[in-house]
Amino acid sequence: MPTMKTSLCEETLGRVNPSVKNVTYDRSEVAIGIVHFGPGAFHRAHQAVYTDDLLRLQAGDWGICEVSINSATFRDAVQEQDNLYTLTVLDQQISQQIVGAIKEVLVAPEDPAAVIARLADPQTRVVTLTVTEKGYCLTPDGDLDFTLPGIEYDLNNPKCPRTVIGYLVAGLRERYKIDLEPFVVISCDNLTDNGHRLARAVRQFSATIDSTFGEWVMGKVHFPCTMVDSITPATDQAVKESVAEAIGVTDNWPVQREQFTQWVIEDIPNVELPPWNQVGAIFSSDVAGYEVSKLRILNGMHSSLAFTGLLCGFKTVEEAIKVDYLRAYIISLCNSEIIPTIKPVVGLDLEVYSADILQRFENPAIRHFLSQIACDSTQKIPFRILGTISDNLNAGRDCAGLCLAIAAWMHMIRNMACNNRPITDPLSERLVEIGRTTGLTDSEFVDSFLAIEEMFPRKLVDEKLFMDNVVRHYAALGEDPRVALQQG
Ligand code: CS2
Repeated sequence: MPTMKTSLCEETLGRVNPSVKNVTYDRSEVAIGIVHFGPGAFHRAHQAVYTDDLLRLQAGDWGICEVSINSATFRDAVQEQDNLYTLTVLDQQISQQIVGAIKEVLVAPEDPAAVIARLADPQTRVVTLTVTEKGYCLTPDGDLDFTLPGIEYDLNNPKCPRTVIGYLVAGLRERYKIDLEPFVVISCDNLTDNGHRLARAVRQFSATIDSTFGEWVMGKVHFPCTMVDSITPATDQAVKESVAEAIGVTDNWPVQREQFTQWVIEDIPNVELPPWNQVGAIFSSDVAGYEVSKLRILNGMHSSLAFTGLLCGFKTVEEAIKVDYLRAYIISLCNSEIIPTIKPVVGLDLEVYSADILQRFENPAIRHFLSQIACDSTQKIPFRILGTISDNLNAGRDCAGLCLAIAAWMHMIRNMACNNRPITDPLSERLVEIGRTTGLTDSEFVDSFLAIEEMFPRKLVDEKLFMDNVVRHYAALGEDPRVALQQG
């Protein structure tokens, strides 16, 4: 007698609780039209859900092939589930959706040729990315970093790349060779001008290997910019258990998210995209306004709250934002130092927008760990905080609050390094080395961190007001972070 399956898969879909938004379309009828690099929680709770909703409207050919550049973890977790997984929305209302949009998961190092073949397949018309800032292989000036080992390797081994840039170019080149129209490449990462930055990296790589091919890429490949937004904490055991109870079968890797979700995609004339605008995405010619507002307000406040909240001993966003002196600091930061740097955006009232974000931070149904937000900060801070500081300095406006956040980050890194707590960051070795240095004055410690050229532009470091503010706050936070925050 075969044992009855108890985990989510095609066979058990019929047993999923009726209250759950179950798969309603025939997945066997759906062809793969999208390749996505980086099947992390955010992508699975955001773009993949928009695509799932689209397939519910019209089971067209917008199925997704997920590509993991490094790890087999996700593939191993969902392959027994026929690549099905659950989105659980935790907010004033709690709901679950079974997502069926993923048709295939490839682990790039296991079979690079399969990834390139999928990219070269005429059925593939869109490639999306959530590979975090470091996946773009850029220098601080926004050029492709040809000194990176992965880029050097890919230039010499085009058939088995190690970077996303190498894969994109390999796939485009196969299409170029057979005169097949290219796919559209859509960055869904938290970078300003994400599409333009990605375009620059791909174009510079392409031109280096073959100038004629490089001209084809320049002339025919589109890289729309986007703004993506939904608070999506990492999945933990508590989420897995609550999902199993809610849907009636187990799920190896559900994802959690708040109710709010937004996706603004640059509307490029005559460029065919999945009609995501039919399921809530916004196609707009002014993505930049949405993007800078979200990155500087939401992500800038997130990172500032993470560094200061951790320093004051708090663990989650909803815990920290309720503390009076942290809330006052974040609100003042937003109104006095962030919003003034943002040009008016048609249809976006920044006061209302920022007040809504604070409410989202207070969501009691979600435990969003400050430590998760604090990860990869050498890659995040430049886009979320340093640009805002530079704009304030250039305009002669105050930036003390944002400099306090930078000083708090330095203390956080130093505390982690000295207490042997792992620092998740591409520059972790450098950060540990600085953090564990002994015998330095406050000013010397600040200098050591600011010397990280991949993170702090020299032009900013040369600004006396920036340096003085960071040193002043670094010293005050070292005395008592609570007092320093209340004094501002
Ligand atoms: C967060 C973001 O972890 C982080 O860095 O600031 O993931 C944030 O939750 C999203 O950008 C919200 O859209």
